[in-house]
Amino acid sequence: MSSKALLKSVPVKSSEITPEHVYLNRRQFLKAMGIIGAGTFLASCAPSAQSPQPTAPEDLKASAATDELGDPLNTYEEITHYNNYYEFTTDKRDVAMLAKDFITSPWQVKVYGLVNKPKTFGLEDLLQQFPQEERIYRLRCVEAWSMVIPWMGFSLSALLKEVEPLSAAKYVRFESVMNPDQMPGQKQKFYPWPYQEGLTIEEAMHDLTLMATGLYGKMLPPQNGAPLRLVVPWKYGFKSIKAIVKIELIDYEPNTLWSTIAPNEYGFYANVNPQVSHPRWSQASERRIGESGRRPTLMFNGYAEQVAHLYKDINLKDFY
Ligand SMILES: Nc1nc2c(c(=O)[nH]1)N[C@H]1C(S)=C(S)[C@@H](COP(=O)(O)O)O[C@H]1N2
Ligand SMILES: [Mo]
Repeated sequence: MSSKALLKSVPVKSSEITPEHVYLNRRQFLKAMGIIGAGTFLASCAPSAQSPQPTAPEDLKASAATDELGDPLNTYEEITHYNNYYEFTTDKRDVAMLAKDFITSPWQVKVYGLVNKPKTFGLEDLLQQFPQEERIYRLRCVEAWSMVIPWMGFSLSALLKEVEPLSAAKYVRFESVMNPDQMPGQKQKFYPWPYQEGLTIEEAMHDLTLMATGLYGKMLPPQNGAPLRLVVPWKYGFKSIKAIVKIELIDYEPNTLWSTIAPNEYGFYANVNPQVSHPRWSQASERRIGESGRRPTLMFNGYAEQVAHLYKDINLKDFY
């Protein structure tokens, strides 16, 4: 990941899709996913003469146009046209175009290793079994840019509980799909494909840790990691692995693609920390895509209250 790839600002096109225009609520999302039929959808949305329709909590939440700190959401255009996805290209603005025909159906994810009940899930199983909810998270790339993204998805912990981890399981290893025919960047032998990432079991079970299936109430577009990607909002973006096909529970700290290439630059923990510089640049501030100027980077990307306890025995000065 090179710092020179940082761009000044995202040009705003007249055709830009605003959050308000593309936003669908949870019910519409489920319908788009084929989870509830058109009949159900129309029935539940039709104004009823007898009883006023109460507003579901998720619909209220969905209408928020900011995160919990009051930062506005990035636009759908920004989120889907400024991407890191090296399986396609290292050029952020070309990912959308190169990934547009990426085939994401059928899709299976194998959950196995140190568990009682290993299982391979079809994407439809995941969408039906685990209620999809909206989570508005900040995404902070290690390259010092950030966005606010309204994801749809479910907690990884719900999926892990389903396979019943053994007490020996201390880490979770994630693996992205390997498909050089569809992913031209995978022909670059420099990178140790497939992309891999990992979390401790405590991190994986944390409620903030999301398996994302959508954004802005729509299915994930290929460039954002369709059909299933991880989102760990208190860690640098490279931990949030895309297009996951394997989730393995293990008893050792797994290698990751980035720690294999540059262990001194991209460690296993990779918690957002403004006090610890990357060897080649400061992490004290960041550029929010769509804004001019820089803003201070927050400890744990602003999620310290929720996650700091996970690291009470670790030296946080240690990037790794
Ligand atoms: N498989 C895979 N996952 C990946 C990457 C990648 O190159 N390949 N890039 C990571 C990086 S560096 C970032 S910042 C985020 C970007 O996610 P976004 O494009 O949805 O904003 O995805 C992460 N997940
Ligand atoms: Mo990143």
